[in-house]
Amino acid sequence: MLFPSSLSHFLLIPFLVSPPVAYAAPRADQGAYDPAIIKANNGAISAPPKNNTAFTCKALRIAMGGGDSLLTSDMGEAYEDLIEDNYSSTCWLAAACVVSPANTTQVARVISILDALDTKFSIRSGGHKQNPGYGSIGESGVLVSLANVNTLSLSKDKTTIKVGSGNRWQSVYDYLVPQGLVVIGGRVGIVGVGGFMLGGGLSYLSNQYGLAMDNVKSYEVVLASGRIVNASSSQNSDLYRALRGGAANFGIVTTFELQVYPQGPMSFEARAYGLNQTAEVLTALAEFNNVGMKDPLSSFGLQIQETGPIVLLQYSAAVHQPDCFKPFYDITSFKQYFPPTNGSLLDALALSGGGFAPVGVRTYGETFTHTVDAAFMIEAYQIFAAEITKLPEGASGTWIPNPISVNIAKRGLRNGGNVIGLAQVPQQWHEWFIQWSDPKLDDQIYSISNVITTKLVKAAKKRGTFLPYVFMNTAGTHQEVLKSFGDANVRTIKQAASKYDPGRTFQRLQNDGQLIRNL
Ligand SMILES: Cc1cc2nc3c(=O)[nH]c(=O)nc-3n(C[C@H](O)[C@H](O)[C@H](O)COP(=O)(O)OP(=O)(O)OC[C@H]3O[C@@H](n4cnc5c(N)ncnc54)[C@H](O)[C@@H]3O)c2cc1C
Ligand SMILES: *[C@@H]1O[C@H](CO)[C@@H](O)[C@H](O)[C@H]1NC(C)=O
Ligand SMILES: *[C@@H]1O[C@H](CO)[C@@H](O)[C@H](O)[C@H]1NC(C)=O
Ligand SMILES: *[C@@H]1O[C@H](CO)[C@@H](O)[C@H](O)[C@H]1NC(C)=O
Ligand SMILES: *[C@@H]1O[C@H](CO)[C@@H](O)[C@H](O)[C@H]1NC(C)=O
Ligand SMILES: *[C@@H]1O[C@H](CO)[C@@H](O)[C@H](O)[C@H]1NC(C)=O
Ligand SMILES: CC(=O)N[C@H]1CO[C@H](CO)[C@@H](O)[C@@H]1O
Repeated sequence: MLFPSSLSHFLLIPFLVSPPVAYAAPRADQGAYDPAIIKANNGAISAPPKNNTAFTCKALRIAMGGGDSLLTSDMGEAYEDLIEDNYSSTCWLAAACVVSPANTTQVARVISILDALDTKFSIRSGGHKQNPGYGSIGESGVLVSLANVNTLSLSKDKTTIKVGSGNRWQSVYDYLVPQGLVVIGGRVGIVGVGGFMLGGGLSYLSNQYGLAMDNVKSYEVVLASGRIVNASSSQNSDLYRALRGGAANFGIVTTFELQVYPQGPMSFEARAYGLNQTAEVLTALAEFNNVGMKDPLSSFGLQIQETGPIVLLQYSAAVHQPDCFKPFYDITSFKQYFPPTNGSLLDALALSGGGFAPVGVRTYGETFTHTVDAAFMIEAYQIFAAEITKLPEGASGTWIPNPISVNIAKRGLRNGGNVIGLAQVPQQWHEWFIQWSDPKLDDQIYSISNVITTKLVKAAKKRGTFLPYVFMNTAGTHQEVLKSFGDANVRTIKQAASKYDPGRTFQRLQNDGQLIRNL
């Protein structure tokens, strides 16, 4: 039986004109009357306990039909696996329960129950954001895992694909690349689709096609009321625009409809240099950033660890030593990290993916943006290198300069505009992170991190290279990402938030994230 018997009395109450059954199209006023809430409340229709995680978890279990869709800590390994299903162990917080809705309809029911019961929650797609409290929550709330919202549906004409936000990029590429197709997605396969897309998304194909978010045709979004809406250039276009940078302030995105592009063989190689060649490599990078990147097929990765820089040179066509990389070819002494290879994006990811540190290690990082200037890039690295010598035993630091071309900003404008306010100049989105394993070191690491970014920003301002933009995907917990987009964009985000989430559910109940409540 779907409804408790007492519901029949409830139906006599005049203000409820239709039975609350139609969850395919939930309405704003229905959450509180969800049959699962009534059942969890022993059939009583009034005064379900609010802000009571045990009760909320019970109602969610009933709503999800039991099974693995709702897990609590007394359920052992399956629960542990879900809690620990993320990249940095700083985010392994013990939630009151983890709910894993199977599809958009179930996500709608989950959010309307959480809203009706005033229960704190956190949303997780791939769990790769490293900031504690993002995509994770402690005993005081419910973790909504979108891992099962993992549809992959290619349009008949193969120009767009609908991707469920719980996918990881590896699954998306595994599906598309063998068909000679790509989307603008992650540079590492294990990263989740949802958080990556909402933060902007820097891809190996961004120099050609723009940021990942600038290649979204439409979003399917579950609002706090449980209503499911589409956002595209023709439907709810204000939400569509605000979602291009405005993060989790409006609703839960369940599906991203992405532009699909044909992609033939690419060429790539990686070279490793000694630590004492860092200045030379950064000088080459500045030249590549200003000149080489004018070739939209060029793409690049650089990571500097204790052993020195490793450079990934990637080109979106099979070409022997493309001119754009000349500044790197001119550095004569290097070790081949992997050899020049022609292959698919999957081949490139398989070769370069191993360069990243293992999952499950405590990780925290921050970011800052500046104009291209070789001398400043060397100075910035030296500041970082000096600070990480102060790290406690067992902690290590990694420095990642990301060259950004004017193409990337221009693509954003051409594809309909976003709210991140990028300057139309070649620039660097620097990211750096620290990894460690002892939880007792957390506070020390966070405070060293804060010092590093403060010093870097100060140095950039002194040199006149500072740009305000803060890249959400690599930003630390306290970095003011939304504010960095500028006042007009913040207004656009706030307007969309008050229109689509008038009850401020995503501000009141969401654990943490780049939320307008922090502005
Ligand atoms: C190894 C590694 C490599 C990376 N490489 C890149 C890269 O190449 N380019 C790049 O741009 N970034 C990169 N990142 C950063 C990455 O994009 C961000 O960490 C991103 O947030 C991860 O997405 P996720 O779905 O896994 O995150 P999650 O931790 O699941 O989510 C992050 C945040 O977004 C919110 N959120 C997630 N899904 C939704 C949703 N569906 N609806 C509403 N809100 C949601 C959550 O509340 C959470 O606060 C990398 C990170 C790692 C660890
Ligand atoms: C829930 O209760 C806690 C503890 O009493 C309180 O701090 C919190 O603000 C409440 N949350 C909501 C959304 O009412
Ligand atoms: C969503 O998932 C539930 C549980 O598996 C299923 O009963 C329901 O039919 C699904 N709905 C849609 C629209 O696919
Ligand atoms: C969103 O658009 C898709 C077509 O792209 C359609 O199948 C779906 O029903 C729409 N959903 C809503 C809620 O309008
Ligand atoms: C870097 O160090 C290596 C090995 O110690 C040395 O052979 C090389 O000359 C140095 N290069 C520079 C640019 O100082
Ligand atoms: C990749 O293909 C190009 C074009 O056919 C060719 O010139 C080049 O030698 C190939 N590279 C390798 C490593 O095979
Ligand atoms: C997605 C992911 O990285 N999950 C990992 C989280 O950590 C546990 C424990 O180390 C791993 O088993 C998962 O693979």
